[in-house]
Amino acid sequence: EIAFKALSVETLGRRLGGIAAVADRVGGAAETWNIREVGDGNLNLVFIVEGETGTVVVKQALPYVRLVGDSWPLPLKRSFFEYNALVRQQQRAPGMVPEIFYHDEAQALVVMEFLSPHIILRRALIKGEQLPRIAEDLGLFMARTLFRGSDLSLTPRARKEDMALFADNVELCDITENLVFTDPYFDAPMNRHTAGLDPVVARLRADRDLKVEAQKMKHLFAAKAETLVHGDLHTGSVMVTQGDTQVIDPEFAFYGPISFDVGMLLANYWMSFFSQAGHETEGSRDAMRKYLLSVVEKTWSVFRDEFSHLWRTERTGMLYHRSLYEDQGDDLASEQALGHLLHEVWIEMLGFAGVEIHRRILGLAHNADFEDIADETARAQCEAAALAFGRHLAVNRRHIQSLAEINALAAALNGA
Ligand code: SR1
Ligand code: MG
Repeated sequence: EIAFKALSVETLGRRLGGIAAVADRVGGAAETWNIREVGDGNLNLVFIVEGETGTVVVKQALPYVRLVGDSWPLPLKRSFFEYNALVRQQQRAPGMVPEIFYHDEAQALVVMEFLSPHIILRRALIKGEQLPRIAEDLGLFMARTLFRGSDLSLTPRARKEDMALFADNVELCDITENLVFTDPYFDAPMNRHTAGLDPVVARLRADRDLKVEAQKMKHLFAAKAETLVHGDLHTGSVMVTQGDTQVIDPEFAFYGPISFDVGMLLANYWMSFFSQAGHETEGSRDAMRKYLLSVVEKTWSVFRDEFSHLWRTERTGMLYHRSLYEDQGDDLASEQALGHLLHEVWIEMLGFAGVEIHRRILGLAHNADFEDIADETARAQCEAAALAFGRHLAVNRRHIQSLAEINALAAALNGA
C-alpha cells in the first residue's frame, strides 16, 4: 500500500491514468486529460478530469480541515465513510446520488460521476432560481434512506454491522457536536458573526432555555442511533438542474436520529428565505420567498407520506413487527405507532433546524446565502430575523402544530 499523497493538477493524470476504472471512463492518454481543481468546500480537494470520451470527478480528503489549515488535523478515513454511505444511498434511494467508479481507501479518494449541467442548490437559490423538483426528490431521498437504514427495515445483524462500521466516524461527529450544538452558544475561539449583531448574540448566549434545548439536541444527536444519516444535508450538499436532483458529500454519515437530516435541510431552506432580502438588488424576491416556504411544506409532506408508505409496505425489520399489529388484523395499532414516531421526528427536526440556523450565523462555518450579502447592515438584519426564528424553533418546538404556523412566523419576522 502506497502512503497517502495529496493529488494535484500536475500529478493526478500520472497517478490515476493506470487505473482502468478511471482511464476507461475518461478516455485518451492521461497526459492529454484536462484537469481542474474546483473544490470550494470546507474539507477536501475536488478535481474535474476531462478526457476524450468522458469526464469524472475525483474527490480526495486531506489530512486536515481545508477551511482552517493543517493546524486542525482530520483523519483521511472520512473518504471511506463517504464511499460506504454513497453505496448504501444508491441502494436505498436509487438514482439520487452520483455513480461511483473507484475508491482508494489509502489515498482517501473517490472517483465519481461528473454531474452536468448541475449546479449547487445553494448557488441556485442565491441566484433566485426556483427548482421544481427539489421538494419531491429530497423528501423521497430522506424517507427512503432514513427508513431503509434503520431497524424498521434492516435485519438486526445488518443494522448492527453498519452501525459498527460507521461508529468510527468520530472526528466528523465531533465537528458537528462542537460546531453545531455548543460553540454558537458561547464565545468559542473560532466563532465569528456580522458586525452589528453583538446585542442579539449576547442575548442568545444568555438565553438559558435556548442553551438547555441546544444541549438536548446534542444529546439526541450523540445518543439516538436510529439510522444511517447523511449527516450534512444542507443545500451545499445537493446538486440540481431544473429536471434532476442529486445528493453529494455524505462524509459525515453515521448512525443518528432520523430527524437530523430533515431538520438540517429545512433549516437551510429557511436561511435561504431570510437571506433573500439581501439579494433583492435586481428585483423583488417575493416569488422566491413564497417558493421557498412552499418547498419547506412540500419536503416535509413528501417525507412524511413516503415514510408512512414504507412503514406500511416495507416494515421488515425488528421494530414494530407486523406480528403484533397487521397480522392480528390490528392495522390501527400500527398506524398509532407510526403517528407517534412521526410526531417525535417532527419535534426533533424543528430543534435541529433551530440550532443549524444559529451555527451558520454565529459559528465557524457560515453559508453563502448570508455571506454573499455585501452590505453588512442588510446582512445583519437578515441574520437577526433568522436567529430569532431559530430560537423559536429550538425552544418552542413541542408547541408548534404545523409548518403553516412556522412559515407565517418566518414571513412576519422577515417583514419586521
Ligand atoms: C470544519 S467543517 C465545517 C462544516 O463544513 C461541513 O460542510 C460541515 O457542515 C461542517 O460543520
Ligand atoms: Mg460537505
